[in-house]
Amino acid sequence: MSPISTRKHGDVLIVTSNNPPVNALGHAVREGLVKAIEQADSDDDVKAVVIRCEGQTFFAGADISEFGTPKSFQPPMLPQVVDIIENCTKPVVAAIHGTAFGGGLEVALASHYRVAVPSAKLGVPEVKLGLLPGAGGTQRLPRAAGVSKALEMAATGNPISAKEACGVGLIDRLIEGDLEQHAVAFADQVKDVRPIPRTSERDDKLAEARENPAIFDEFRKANARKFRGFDAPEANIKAIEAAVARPYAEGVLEERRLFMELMSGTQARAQQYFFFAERKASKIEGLPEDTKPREIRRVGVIGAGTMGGGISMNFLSAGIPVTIVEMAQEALDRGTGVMRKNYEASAAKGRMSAEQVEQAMGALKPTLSLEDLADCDLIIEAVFENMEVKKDIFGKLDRIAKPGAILASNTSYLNVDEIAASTSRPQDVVGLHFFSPANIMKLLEVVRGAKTAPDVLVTAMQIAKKIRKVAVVAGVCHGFIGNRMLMPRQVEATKLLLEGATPEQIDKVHVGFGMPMGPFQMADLAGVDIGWHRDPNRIENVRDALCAIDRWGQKKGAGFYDYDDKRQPSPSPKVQEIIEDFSRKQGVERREVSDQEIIERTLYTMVNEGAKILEEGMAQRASDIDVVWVYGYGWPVYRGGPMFWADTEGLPKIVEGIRRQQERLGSEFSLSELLLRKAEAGEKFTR
Ligand code: 3H9
Repeated sequence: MSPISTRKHGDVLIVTSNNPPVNALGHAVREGLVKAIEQADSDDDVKAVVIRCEGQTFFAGADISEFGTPKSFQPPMLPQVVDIIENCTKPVVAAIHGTAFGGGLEVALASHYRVAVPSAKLGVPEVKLGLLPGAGGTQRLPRAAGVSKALEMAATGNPISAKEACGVGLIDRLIEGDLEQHAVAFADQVKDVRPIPRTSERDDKLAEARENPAIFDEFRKANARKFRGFDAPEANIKAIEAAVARPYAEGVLEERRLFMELMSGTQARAQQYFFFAERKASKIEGLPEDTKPREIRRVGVIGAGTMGGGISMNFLSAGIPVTIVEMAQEALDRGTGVMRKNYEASAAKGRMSAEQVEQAMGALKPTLSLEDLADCDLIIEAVFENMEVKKDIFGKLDRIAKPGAILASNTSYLNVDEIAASTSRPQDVVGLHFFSPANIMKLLEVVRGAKTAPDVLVTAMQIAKKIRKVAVVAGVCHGFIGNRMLMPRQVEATKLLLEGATPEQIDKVHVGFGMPMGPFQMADLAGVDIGWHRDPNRIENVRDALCAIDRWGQKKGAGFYDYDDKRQPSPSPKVQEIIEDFSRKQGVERREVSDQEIIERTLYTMVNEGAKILEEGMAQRASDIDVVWVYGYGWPVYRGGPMFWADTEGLPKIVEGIRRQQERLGSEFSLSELLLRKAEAGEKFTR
């Protein structure tokens, strides 16, 4: 049965799509739409058409799961479909609710009129899939919304609200009340209006850019940082430039050319892979299907430091009240003060209203007593990273927390099973590892202990979604997924310093690869002193030497780099001296280190660790590891994540690179059997 159905209401033909979950424009939908328009064209009794969707949303775009399969090329293809809609001889009205995204917005742009409910969102997120709107979107959007708005929407992929869309002329009318009913009434009003307004024939909104072609370069310049490394934003800009510089028919050809170029590239494949990876991460294998989440009405957070404060803000922002506990009044006041300041900064940027700030802070209950956590459904401990301290707290929580409350630790390395064993209810214990700054970073590692109950896991995944995090399940091992893979990178980067590489060279290779910063820039930002033993007389490595002379990173104006008063880094002769001194003392011969060696020793070894995590069952799937690295550490999404990247490099090449370095990697290093097996069998980690 076709997902597209038609029925008449007077002389208006109502075309309805029913293709759950998001009305993606797969082959059957495209075919159905064409048939419906043909019906409207050939039926004299039809004077106008309304296109609408059932379910949660208007068309959310082309069907991404069809990409790369023969179905996506099966006619009618989307560019044809939208042209057929625009060429309909009867006025077509798109009735939008939910998200008119990508191909969905292109269908709406090809329609002659657009009406929407106020909650609707309109956008062309193709750039986030490494693509551009390839069904006339780059040509029609600037004609309908103006060049500046089109540039912003297409190159960033961020949607706009129906209200804003109305302001820029993308929506003809906002509908309060029943969308279908009002859309039909609107169609009735415009059914005799001639000529029928066709977006592709418009020219008025291109004038702004024709008079000022510099807007394209200005836009490029203003967004250079954001677009660094990505192919798709530039292609989107070029396609819109073509809309301005050339007639419509030629612009469309340029759009097609650029679209095909992107589609055949690795970046688009990586970004589309990541789209599904992110969604797969929320699914936990092997849980009983009827597992119901526990209800979370109030959350308790222990520790009002940077982590505890950030964690609390997530829940408050989602409307969930929080009880926050500290040991001393001063620390409590400081912590809650920082939270208020952060909220106020968001308000100053227009991201929330003053009222919302008060609402969030009003739902926070600061206290000095752990006993006050008795009414919490989820309690997250975010104190000092020390096993004894954590065990002590969990022992106390065991006495205080109500039955069924979930007891979570924000530990980033420690053994969750050992923590759980300090309670009489290990089934209620789970790790919830937030990433700093916890109110901003999207990743949440959900650490599954040996005894963690299924409904605790399901609750953790559900609450993560509520606070807009992407959760990934990890097993109990040192550093879980993310930090565990960070270790070989850190070890090798540090060894490379002694062998002759500089912090600048290593960081440059990582930034060139697409990471937001390299290992030493990251150390300086996070604090070189994290985990330091605090004894300035005990100097066993470069880091100890830096900490001993107060070079703790950016916060002290000096770390692996020197910093000026604007926090701009420059290479430090002092650090170089320390490094060379260590090389001498440890008898390490200094030599020229190639960039390729840096990649092999700091990135290939990460892949190797990822493979071990997989073979030990500490991650459910390779794509989960990629989600951790993209959202937790800024791995460039256009490379998919470390495991996807390894697949694109070719696993035999990774193995070969590791073997080339084997001697330098030392005896503690071992090659993952899974990696070796897959490389030999010609297999991949991801499909
Ligand atoms: C395009 O249009 C190209 C054209 O310009 C040119 C062509 C020539 N296709 O996100 P959710 C699935 S490119 C296939 O969890 P939400 C998704 O995998 C497209 N499947 O829900 C998930 O499946 P499952 C441009 C899709 O409510 C389920 O739907 N459009 C698609 O949080 C629910 O998704 C986009 O990039 C799709 N297009 O968010 C929009 N979209 O349940 C992409 C979703 O098995 N989509 N699925 O895991 C979104 O942004 C969000 O899904 C949306 C709903 C906001 C719509």
